[in-house]
Amino acid sequence: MGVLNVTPDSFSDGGRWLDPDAAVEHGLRMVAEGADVIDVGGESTRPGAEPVSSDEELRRVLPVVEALSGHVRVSIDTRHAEVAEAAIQAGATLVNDVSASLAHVAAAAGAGWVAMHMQGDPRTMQQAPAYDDVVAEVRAFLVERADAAEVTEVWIDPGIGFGKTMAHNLSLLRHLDQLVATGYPVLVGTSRKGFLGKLTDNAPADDRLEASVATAAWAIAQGAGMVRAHDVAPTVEAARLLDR
Ligand code: HH2
Repeated sequence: MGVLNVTPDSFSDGGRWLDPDAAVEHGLRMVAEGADVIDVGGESTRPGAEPVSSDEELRRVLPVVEALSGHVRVSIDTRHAEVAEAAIQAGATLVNDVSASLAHVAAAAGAGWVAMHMQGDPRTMQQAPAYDDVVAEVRAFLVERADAAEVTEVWIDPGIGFGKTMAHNLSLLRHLDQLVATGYPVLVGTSRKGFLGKLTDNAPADDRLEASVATAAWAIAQGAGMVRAHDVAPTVEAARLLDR
């Protein structure tokens, strides 16, 4: 899954793809590099991000979804029902839902659904994340949401970095097999995230390629069915190597 943020403020590619033509061109480049899905988002959910109105989100994403959906499977990365609905009308077939609350929208439209775990909301989620047993709690939450969804295609995602400390992120990755064992296909997004910076001498977001690919490869080796990546070519190369 290639990441396409049509936002001014995403943590690693904010502002780069705000122009729809530039966004579509970048999406097609990721398809040429081997992405099977392009994940179009119009609202940053980085820690501390301010919410965006649905009107503004729609203005950003719709032309891009429309243009790309003739070429590749498009997912819509949103927390808002009206944005998911309009994006599906425009050609998206997967709702990438960091709020894990839009199953009804995907069900009504016959689209697939990704349920991601998040503790709190983006504005405050990194202030004091706390769990008794992060792996068990994330797993229980995702299974409950997935079981309740009347959607034929459901993915679960531990939500790396969404209300999680470094130790929580590492535990979830270490025990990813426990999510895989639920039988639901697992999506994992580590690409360029802050915890990788901390693990690599404070490398900035655009200098976390090796860490991003290494953690994607780890996730695939543990049984993840999809990884969400900004740097598609090296991630696909790593995935193909693992297949061999
Ligand atoms: N991470 C981000 C956004 N959407 N969706 C899923 N399913 N899983 C993730 O881990 C995930 C996600 C955050 O990354 P990014 O889109 O690069 O940044 P921003 O939220 O600043 O736009």
